[in-house]
Amino acid sequence: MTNQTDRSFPPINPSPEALAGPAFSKPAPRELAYPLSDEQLDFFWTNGYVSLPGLFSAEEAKTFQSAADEIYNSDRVDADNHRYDFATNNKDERMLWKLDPFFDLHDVFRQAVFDRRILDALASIYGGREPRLFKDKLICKPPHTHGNPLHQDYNWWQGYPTSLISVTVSVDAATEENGCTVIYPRDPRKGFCGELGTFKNEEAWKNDPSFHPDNAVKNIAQPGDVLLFHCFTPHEAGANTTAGLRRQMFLTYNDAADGEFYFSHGEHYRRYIDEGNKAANRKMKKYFM
Ligand SMILES: O=C(O)CCC(=O)C(=O)O
Repeated sequence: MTNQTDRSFPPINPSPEALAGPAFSKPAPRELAYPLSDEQLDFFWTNGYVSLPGLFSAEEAKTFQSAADEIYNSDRVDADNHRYDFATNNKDERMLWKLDPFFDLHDVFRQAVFDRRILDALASIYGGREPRLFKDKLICKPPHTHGNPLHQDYNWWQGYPTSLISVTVSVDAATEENGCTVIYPRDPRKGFCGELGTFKNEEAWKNDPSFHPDNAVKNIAQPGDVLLFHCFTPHEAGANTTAGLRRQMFLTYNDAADGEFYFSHGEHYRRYIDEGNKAANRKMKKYFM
């Protein structure tokens, strides 16, 4: 009879020899059809980002625009679903600002997320190993809505692997006026600039010359252009001061050798949103007491 109090799985403990055998496949370098060049890799490891203009053609970018239009205008957009994030514009209207996650909402995006041109560029950085999708969001940034203050993405991803790299795909043209992404070049090996376990980073940033405004690189981009940047690369984006949307995919991946975290991160993100909402409600209660 099984012992009802012991509900753990029996240990197997394979030997290192068994693990190296043909039955155990671990992420291994593969042949890449669209590798980054040595110059692009050197640039990435010096600056924490690399631009890949025209990775997607203008025609492909049009399919992204139509797919994003379809989702943006569909009945499924629901203020009670954590996937849809809203922001207030200059007329005090609530506008759909971000979809997080989004790639499962349309075939065009399902394909884009696993496009070999993206995966191979990342695999070049990961020593030839496959990337694993970690997170996907579509920032729509409608007219006269906010941007993002300066930050390192790892702030929100503490505890996850440091191989996280985001791939931005411009759906619309990105300009200074519509709030393009602004990167501060920095060697990603310099790491995280804050106190782990907190969001405190101002002290560390003051002492890091990379954060100087003179170093800012604006990602002025055409539809279909791509930019890769590491989770330790400081970046920000301005408000959209124009009459059109600035839509951009942000697809984040990690080295397959580190594991698979898509659903774990999804839960982490939902908890973070829930806690934020509860904190906001607590504030509201206090305000009306
Ligand atoms: O919208 C942008 O250009 C930047 C977004 C950003 O910084 C972020 O989502 O972490």
